[in-house]
Amino acid sequence: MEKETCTFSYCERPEVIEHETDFLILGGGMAACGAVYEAVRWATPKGLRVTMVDKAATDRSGAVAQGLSAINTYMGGNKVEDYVKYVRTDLMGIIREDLVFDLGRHVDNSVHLFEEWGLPIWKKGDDGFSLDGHQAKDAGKPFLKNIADNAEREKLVVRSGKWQVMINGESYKAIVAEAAKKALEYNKKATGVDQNHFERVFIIKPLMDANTPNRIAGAVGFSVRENKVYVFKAKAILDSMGGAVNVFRPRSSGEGMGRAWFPVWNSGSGYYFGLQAGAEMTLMENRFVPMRFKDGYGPVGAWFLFFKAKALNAMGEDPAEKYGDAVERDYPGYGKAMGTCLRNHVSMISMRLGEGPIKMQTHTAMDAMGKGFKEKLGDKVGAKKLKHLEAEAWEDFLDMTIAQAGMWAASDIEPDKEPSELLPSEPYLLGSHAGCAGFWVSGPGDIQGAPKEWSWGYNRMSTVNGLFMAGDVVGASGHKFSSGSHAEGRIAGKNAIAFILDNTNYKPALKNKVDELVAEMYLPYEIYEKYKNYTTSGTFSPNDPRNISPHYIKPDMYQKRLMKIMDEYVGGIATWYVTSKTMIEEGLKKLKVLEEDGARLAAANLHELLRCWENYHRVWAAETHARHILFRQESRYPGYYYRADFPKIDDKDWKCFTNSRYNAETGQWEFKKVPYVQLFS
Ligand code: SFD
Repeated sequence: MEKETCTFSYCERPEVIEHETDFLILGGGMAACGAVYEAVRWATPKGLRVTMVDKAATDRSGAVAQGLSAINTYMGGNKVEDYVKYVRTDLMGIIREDLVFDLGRHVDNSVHLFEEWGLPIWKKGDDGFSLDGHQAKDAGKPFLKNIADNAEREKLVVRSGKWQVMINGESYKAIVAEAAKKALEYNKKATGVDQNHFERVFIIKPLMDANTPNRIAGAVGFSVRENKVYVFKAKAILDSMGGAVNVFRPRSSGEGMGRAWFPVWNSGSGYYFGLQAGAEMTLMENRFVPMRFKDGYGPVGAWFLFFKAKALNAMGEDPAEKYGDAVERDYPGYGKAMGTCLRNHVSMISMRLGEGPIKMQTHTAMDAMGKGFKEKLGDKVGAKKLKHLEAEAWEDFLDMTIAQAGMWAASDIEPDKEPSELLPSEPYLLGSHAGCAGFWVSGPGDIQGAPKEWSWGYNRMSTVNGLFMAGDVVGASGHKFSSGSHAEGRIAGKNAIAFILDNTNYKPALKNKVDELVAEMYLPYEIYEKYKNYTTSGTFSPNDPRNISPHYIKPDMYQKRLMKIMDEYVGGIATWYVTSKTMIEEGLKKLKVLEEDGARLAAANLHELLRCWENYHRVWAAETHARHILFRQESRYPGYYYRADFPKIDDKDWKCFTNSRYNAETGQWEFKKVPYVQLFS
């Protein structure tokens, strides 16, 4: 089919707004809010302008939108070196230890700020039992920042695991966003700009500098509420637009379709943005397959770690105990302390052998805790404590995955009476949770033993000058979670301001022509308006996503095609996460055709235009993931994915980073191995 261009003959031309700033922060999630908070402190006294652009409303945008019930990264009395070792074990031996250490030494300060800003953090009461954040406040427990040393802080926080602290976190994101918005307001007044916080503006692509090679100069996007396009120019840019969800077909179907574990609105924009700018990526073969409560994707962390519940198969056996030896036999050196992917792997072995379903034994865990309470506190107080605990179990869902509470209620499940089913979900691409897919960034430069070439001057800058990264998009340093993403945003924000101050003569000049960008952005609109009356379907209204037309494809169908390809060829749930060279090559052929058909995506309204562009971004994230799995000739992450043609872990040849770069000018991909260096033993 001939490629169409948008001449605005059928759809209305949008208003174009140009906005020049010094530091441009893309995204409004945890990393972005951290970056704003920190950057404003350094930028404002120098008269530098800071701008944030979020596709959604920052109060509830990103992965923490629904809230969380634990902060997963808090050092407290733990050693930062031990954090590095834990992350290394979980991510199968290959991480950038300089980045992880750097994060560990800074993260607690972000947690202390959250508490100061109003986040209720659980504390231990005088009787040794846990107090909710507000109870702790009433009981006169001090803020963590007011405690002199880490050992004392450690005594006070309520740990669900070694690194996690419990919170009452329904409003977590709103609290963190408020601090960022206040900082922006302060910078706005000090620098005299009209606006520096853009919400509901979807960034579509990077803009490179016209005069300096490998230098970012701006970004372009459109309003998802008004007929407006925004062209941003900046001296440094932070990409913090999160990970990629709905790249693979989800387990949810029919009326549950759209439900996913990570937020469906994180659609791979962060990956697309950096790779189109030419930034080097690392470990993009990695993914995260969360084992979660079936259908509602409810969190399991608190159940495993705080309530000490066990997940057992239908025979009443713990798959980790039963198949632990098999893991050590098949993957020598990795079976003793199993990372998240291997814990998935043992459950998968059990399920494939017909021993499913796997169920979380919520009832026996609560029973055991109740007995403990009664023994220590007597029947009456013990029963009261148990009731409170039961409320916590529900709150764990209500704080961050409300749909799971709905699932339990709708399925008549009483967690104190019966167990609940778990299932490994579809894969997600991210670099802040138990995954490490993302960009190759410069390190802090002061960690002993780190190769010189890992630090090219500005901490968290990508291989593109002026383009910084934080949160999910940073590769090889997972397990940052919410607090770590915020802290990493702060690190990147501070360094971006240093970069701007060191390059004061730089003036951004855009390589692209604005008219062409606007036409490209609105093409799906033009296509829809031009062809909407040619539809072959009389069943659905013209706006219905199921509409069939010989001239266009609607974003809903396009997304389903992508998810089906990835599911069947690149190791999704359809194949129990198994793929191979030949399957990926076949999948890549189909992705190519899908990408070509992307030129025929059609949008009936601004919301669908957003959906179209989310799909463009997802397809590129998907292709990068597939190409990386193809490049790495081993199964590094059993339980996340398996290469059937290379089923083993091959430390001799593949205990290394796998880095790639896409050249947008030539359309070529380059791949290379980068040696892994262990810094902490
Ligand atoms: O239960 C564009 N996370 C957990 N972290 C914890 O500390 N504790 C937990 O309990 C954790 N768990 C958990 C977690 C997340 C979710 C969804 C669940 C459970 C159900 C992880 C953290 O939330 C995560 O690590 C951080 O939020 C990552 O931060 P960051 O900044 O990298 O991503 P973001 O917060 O999702 O923000 C992304 C932003 O980008 C915007 N955006 N803006 C403009 N244009 C575009 N094209 C854009 N595309 C995206 C988004 O709107 C958003 O503002 S548990 O599993 O362990």
